[in-house]
Amino acid sequence: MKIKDAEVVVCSPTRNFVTLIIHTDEGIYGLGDATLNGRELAVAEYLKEHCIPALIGRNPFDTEDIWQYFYKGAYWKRGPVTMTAIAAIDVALWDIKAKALSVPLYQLLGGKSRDGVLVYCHANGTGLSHSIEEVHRHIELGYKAIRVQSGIPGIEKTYGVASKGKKYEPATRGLPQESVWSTSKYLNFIPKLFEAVRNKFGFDIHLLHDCHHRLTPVEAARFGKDAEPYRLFWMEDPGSEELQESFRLIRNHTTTPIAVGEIFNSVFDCNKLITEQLIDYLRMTIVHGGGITHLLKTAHLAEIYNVRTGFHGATDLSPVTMAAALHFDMAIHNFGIQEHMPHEPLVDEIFPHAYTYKDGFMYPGEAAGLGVGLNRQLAAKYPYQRAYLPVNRLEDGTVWNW
Ligand code: KDG
Ligand code: MG
Repeated sequence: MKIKDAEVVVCSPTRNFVTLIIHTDEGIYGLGDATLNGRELAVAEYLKEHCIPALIGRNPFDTEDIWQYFYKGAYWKRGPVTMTAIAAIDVALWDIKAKALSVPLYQLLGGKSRDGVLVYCHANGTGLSHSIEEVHRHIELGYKAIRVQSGIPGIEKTYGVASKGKKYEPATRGLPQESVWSTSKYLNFIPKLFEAVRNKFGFDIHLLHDCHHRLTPVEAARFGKDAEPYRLFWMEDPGSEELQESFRLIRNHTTTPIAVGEIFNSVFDCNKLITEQLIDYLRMTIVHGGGITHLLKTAHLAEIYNVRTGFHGATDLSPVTMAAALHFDMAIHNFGIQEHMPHEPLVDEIFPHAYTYKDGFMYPGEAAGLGVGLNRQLAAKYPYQRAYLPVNRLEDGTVWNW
């Protein structure tokens, strides 16, 4: 079998998605997600100009060699644009391989290690009582693990919170919106939120929280300590991740489990975090982490050091990534939990898929390959629109992590 052609489809059904389609001379095709929120066209052009011409004629079964060819062969290793492009190629090739062998992808990654994939959903409230309503609504939907975010008194807009009645979507069309952040207001409020949620719903449900990169190491340590009575499943991205050593300070002060890595794109972003056991869950996922080939190696390293996976699964990761993640989650031993932020019905219509949700668990389905399609006619009705993630500033105007 040979790669005959490949094309990139960019569409914007409520938000932008970049999809790579690799065609083979035997009529089998594979899909890869190449969406990098707010930088979509950079990856699309990287694929079109630099990768696709060099893919033609290769054997799609050579996933390892093709991965190394685009990684080492580019000379300019790593970086989110390159690694997202490599991930899209890699996932499309694994899709082809599994389709050609007529098996669901998880069979090639180790088979079934569990019956279903535990997922967590988002309960986002504009304030304490609305967050409690949202937790209740998601318990009714069967979720066993719920991430709780809330509007903070005295802060106009914060990560994860939509205006009442709207669904949360981080990127907005046009130029970046700016928001103002106060760590002290946040740290004063969040323990009260979790106290109220535990008082209302008890300790049988898993609760998670995303600090979204905003705390310094010592603030994160304090957050973790304050949260200990509420037994969080994890605190996510407590601080900025560039300096891996900084997690030692957090780790030394709290037993609240730590999840990091949705913006990582290589094992070299987390090698110390893993080998020095500074984290509990790794969030680096397939679309931004170099695809299945690289994540398999990273997850196997993590397994040795008792670090489990907790893959990113926000709506900017297309159903192609969701499917790939679910096959992966099903197969590896050190799976922890999977994020589930359901896509809009229009997105599911453009990417029809075999994966399903039931009672707090997801299942990749038994279709050959990833089990995801692309309705190109419908996608074509929703052309690309420029969109950005917000930019955050402290109350004195200093640019801060969003
Ligand atoms: O593109 C950015 C989003 O994917 C991110 O803000 C979502 O932090 C996120 C999460 O945990 O889902
Ligand atoms: Mg996050």
